[in-house]
Amino acid sequence: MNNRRNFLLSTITFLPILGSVLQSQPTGKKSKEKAYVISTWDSGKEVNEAAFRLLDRGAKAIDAAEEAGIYIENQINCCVGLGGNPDREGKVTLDACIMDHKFQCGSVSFLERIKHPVSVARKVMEKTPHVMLVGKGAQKFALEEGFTLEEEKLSSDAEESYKNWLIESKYKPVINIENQVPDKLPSGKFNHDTMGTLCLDHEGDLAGMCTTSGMAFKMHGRVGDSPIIGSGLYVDGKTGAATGSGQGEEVIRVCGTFMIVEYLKQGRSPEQACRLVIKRIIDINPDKAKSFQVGFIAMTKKGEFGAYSIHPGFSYAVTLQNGTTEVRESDSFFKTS
Ligand code: SD4
Repeated sequence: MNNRRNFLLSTITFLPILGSVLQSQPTGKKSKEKAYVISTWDSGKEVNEAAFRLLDRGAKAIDAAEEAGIYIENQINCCVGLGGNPDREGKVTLDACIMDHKFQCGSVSFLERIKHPVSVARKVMEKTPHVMLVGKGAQKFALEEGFTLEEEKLSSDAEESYKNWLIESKYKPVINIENQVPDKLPSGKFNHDTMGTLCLDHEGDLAGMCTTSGMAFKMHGRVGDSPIIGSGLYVDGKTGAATGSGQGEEVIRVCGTFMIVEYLKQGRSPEQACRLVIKRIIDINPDKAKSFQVGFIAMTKKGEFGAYSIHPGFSYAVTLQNGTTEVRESDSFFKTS
């Protein structure tokens, strides 16, 4: 099984309606489109393509998910990995996790000077009896596993953003309401500092990963939702998976991705499941929700997918089962920001 044709043919056995309807469906309607890879944000397009290159050659979903993380962590002027924005003390601290279809998972957080947190998370999953390592302990483990201690240096984008932030040094952690622009980087890119990816392989197995430098200019030591299994990422191999991006504290409060998968288990579509959890977040404090963004993506074991966000502007990339990759914008609770 080492070419796209074989991959597509092999899926017919576990995805009987493959190849049937691939046209776009109006938002909110139950879609018959199926995907192999889905990632957060526009930058997810290249990430999906990197993951799909592996899946297409017959790789396991967990390998494709790790590849997705590695790909984005390699982009140095990007908001993920060591090129991401620092905390208020000027330190870049990274969070990542990975999970397969058998509930195996690994996670690192508050990790400094290591280029590929997603791969360290995978090592935690495979080589330790634990799920999560943080800070110096995570770094020590990474070095023992052969990872290199990188130079402590901000990327040019991050350096400029940090200098701008230092002028006022206001601690106002509001992120990712794309239409409200303040989170644009000097390079013109948005402050989209989390990549979440879900992959479905030729065996019909799901896996996912989530990697981030976290909220820009956060308190030193702050950990968001992204490395927390059940918040930033959850995979239930029998049902589906979810990941997301946005204000981590609000996602943690509702165990966001775990809850989405619970809704999938109850028969909700991926978009409905994402919407129900977004609604939970908004219901906690509807006024406060006007000033922060959360967006989720979800995929079932059959490849059905969907997304939903609080505000407009949350995009995601999907690699359909015909091998094409598209960027789409999710529907949102508020229609204007
Ligand atoms: C966090 N959820 O650290 C992350 C931030 C994020 O796009 O997703 N930004 O809270």
